[in-house]
Amino acid sequence: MRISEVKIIHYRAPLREAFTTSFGTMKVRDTVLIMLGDEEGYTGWGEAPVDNGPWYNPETVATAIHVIKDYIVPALRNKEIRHPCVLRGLLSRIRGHNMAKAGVEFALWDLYAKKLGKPLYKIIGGVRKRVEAGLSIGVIGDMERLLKSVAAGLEKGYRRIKIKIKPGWDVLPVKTIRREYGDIPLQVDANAAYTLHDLPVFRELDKFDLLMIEQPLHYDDLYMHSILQQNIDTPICLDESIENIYDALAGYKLGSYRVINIKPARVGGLCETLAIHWFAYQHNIPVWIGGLLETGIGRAFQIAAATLPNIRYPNDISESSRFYVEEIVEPPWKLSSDGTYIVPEKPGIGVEVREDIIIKHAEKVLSYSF
Ligand code: OSB
Ligand code: MG
Repeated sequence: MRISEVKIIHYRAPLREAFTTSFGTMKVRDTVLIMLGDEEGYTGWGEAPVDNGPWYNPETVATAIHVIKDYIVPALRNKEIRHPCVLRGLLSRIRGHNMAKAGVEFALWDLYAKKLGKPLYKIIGGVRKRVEAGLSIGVIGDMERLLKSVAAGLEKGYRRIKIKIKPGWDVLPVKTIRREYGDIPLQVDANAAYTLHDLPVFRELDKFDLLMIEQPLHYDDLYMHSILQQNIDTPICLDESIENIYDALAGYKLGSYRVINIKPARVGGLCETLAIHWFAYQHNIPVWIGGLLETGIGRAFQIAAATLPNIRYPNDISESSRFYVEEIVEPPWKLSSDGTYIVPEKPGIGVEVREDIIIKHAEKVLSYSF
């Protein structure tokens, strides 16, 4: 592939429902979409699912656009790229900025798969025709409303429920859900809101047979998590702390986790996703695919990643209609009544990107041809 056309788009869409985590509330989705075109006229789309501020990780819309425009695009110019993972070498001088790198790498994967005329999931070694979805429910703070959301999620068929927790909103919602809905597959996500001083909270949570506790401690930490894991039975799942294969290896050696939530964008793309996935497979560590309220474009890469063999829990992939009034892919992602998505068999990401809708909500479009 020789890239001859690039579009970098700041896409901004209101969310149907606000999403609250221990680090903030998102009401509008600001994200960066990337289109790459090659000399033969093929195109590919990607998404860097950053936020409008450095809340989940250090990246923002502005940093992603800056890094893509000023460092990544120049590195692609006049290069014959034989495989999407070649990008890692081309970008090896750029430290960090995993989501910016992932957005561009995703677009290369879509383009590459389209040129080969094959669905993306097959090219990365995926083995599933359907992938399981779990529902992630934000910090709601009102028990009635929380229970209604859980009921609605179960009704839709989601295969497990995850609730966001933060200090002061943890044991009680879990206890209430267990009381009302019994033995459903349930897990919690703290988004790094606790410290080891909160061990008593985790000991309480330990009584509720949760599938896992996601990212309880600091977003950069591996050591404290290893201490916590020694003191509780519920498996710790790391999200924010795992940015690459080195973190996965160090955390494994330390005993910091028993499950990994791989977000393809957080780790810099599908190539690193594959590295972590196969590392975990070798060490018999279950993984699943996490989400960042991606638009339909980002969801396509989550779905492809979720077809890999070592995905052993439901993935955070909610339906398009949960958050978005207008979806930018056709057909939109729709859950089957059994709580799975059918993996598209068409070439590339397998869904059509609606540029007409993207343009309506585009704050900024940068276009380059060379
Ligand atoms: O930690 O998993 C997380 C959403 C925004 C920021 C962080 C997280 C989440 C989710 C994903 O829980 C929800 C989804 O994309 O369906
Ligand atoms: Mg998480």
